[in-house]
Amino acid sequence: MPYHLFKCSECIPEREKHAVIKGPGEDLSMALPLGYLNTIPGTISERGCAYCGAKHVIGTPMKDVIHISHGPVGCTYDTWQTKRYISDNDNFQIKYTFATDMKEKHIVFGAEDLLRKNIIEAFKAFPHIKRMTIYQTCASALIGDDINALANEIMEEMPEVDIFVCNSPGFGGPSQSGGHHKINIAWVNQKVGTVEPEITSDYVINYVGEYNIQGDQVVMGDYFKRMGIQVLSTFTGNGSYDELRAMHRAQLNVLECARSAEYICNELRVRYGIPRLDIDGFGFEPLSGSLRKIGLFFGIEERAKAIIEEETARWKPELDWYKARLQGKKVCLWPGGSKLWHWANVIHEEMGVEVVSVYTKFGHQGDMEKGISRCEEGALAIDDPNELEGLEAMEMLQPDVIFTGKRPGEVAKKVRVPYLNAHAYHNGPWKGYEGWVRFARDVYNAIYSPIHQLSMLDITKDEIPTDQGFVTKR
Ligand code: CFM
Repeated sequence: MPYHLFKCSECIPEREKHAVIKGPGEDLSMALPLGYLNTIPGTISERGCAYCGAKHVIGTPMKDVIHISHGPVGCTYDTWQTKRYISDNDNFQIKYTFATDMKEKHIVFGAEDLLRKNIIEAFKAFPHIKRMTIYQTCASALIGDDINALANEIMEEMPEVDIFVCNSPGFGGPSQSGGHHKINIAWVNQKVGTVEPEITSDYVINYVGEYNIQGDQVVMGDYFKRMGIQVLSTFTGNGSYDELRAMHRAQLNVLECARSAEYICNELRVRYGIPRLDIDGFGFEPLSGSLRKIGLFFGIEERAKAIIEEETARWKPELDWYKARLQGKKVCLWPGGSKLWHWANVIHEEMGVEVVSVYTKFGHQGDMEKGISRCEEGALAIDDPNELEGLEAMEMLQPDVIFTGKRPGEVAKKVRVPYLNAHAYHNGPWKGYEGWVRFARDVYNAIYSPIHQLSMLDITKDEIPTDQGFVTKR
């Protein structure tokens, strides 16, 4: 598997080992792209930071909580404009954003008093909310504010409230992935085991690494409910703070995103002996296999089978309609982390598309190994790509559609490649049987909708779209 050096990165030779082309019959372990390393200066990486990974990915989907960033206000940028982890309590967690708004004087004289004032003010403003998470940022970490000590003081003064502190400053990891790890461990250290839940079923799970993007958790939760399984907690989409304190009482951790949440599963196994079962809610076959595995674990395979049969009969014809029309379409699968391997093979099998490139912004080499092994031969795999490399790859591969985030997505539109939002979805949820059909419909619309053709017109050139591409009128 030869490494691939982008033309635009010739001046940064270290980049060469971050991209490979999958050759026929490759031994994948011999030439994986480097991954999970510090960003190379000058590459204009699009990764998030360790604070972002902790707060914006894992912490904030918890719904019944005031989430405060202790730092400059800019750190709170990611809210409901960019995040779509909805909840059944009217989206409290994305609707309101809290920051202490540290300024230069706080850097010089300290910001603990400021934080204390903010905590009290926030609890007063929302008297029905009694739970809080506080996120350290680069600024408050560098000046050494002792957030833990302050949180303990406040909990003594206000016994009805409970506060979780997450010390994961932006610089604390090569990417958001470092922050995933830190908040997983902080939660299990500080909070798990501090609430005893009511057990209402013989089959009890935690649903872990699931963030309820556009309602994924609700779709999956419905299958568990129909199997008679009690979901003690969801870590963390649509999750409740106190339910997550009771994670230690589950019989099984059902793990969806292993990239972001395997750490807490592994700790719960070591500390409480709870086994970990990795599952996949994307795609008919992977999802059916996952429900079957959970059924087998509890000895209730028949219940899983009934759901699989009912849902497949209901939705498979629609999926196949899209598959027939998407056959052979070229796709770049460019998410942030684990979706490259959750999707790579199954979109080929079940939607008929060819995965001509995979990338990950912060995945580890294990994620890349799984992603590459599941994409098509000849595919280009890139670790921590930048905008210019993305453009060069699109020029080289001529994809019909790319699945990626907003920033690279907007760039793709400019070179007339339609994109789907792999992070927040277009018309999700995309998990579950129904969700997978929604995904296929979004792919179909991205490729065939006349709106996309029109939106790609360059009006400065007086163009019209034709079967041969865009041509200039006159
Ligand atoms: Fe896991 Fe996620 Fe993802 Fe992720 Fe993310 Fe995400 Fe993602 Mo955006 S937890 S690794 S850090 S599946 S926010 S819900 S879509 S990059 S591929």
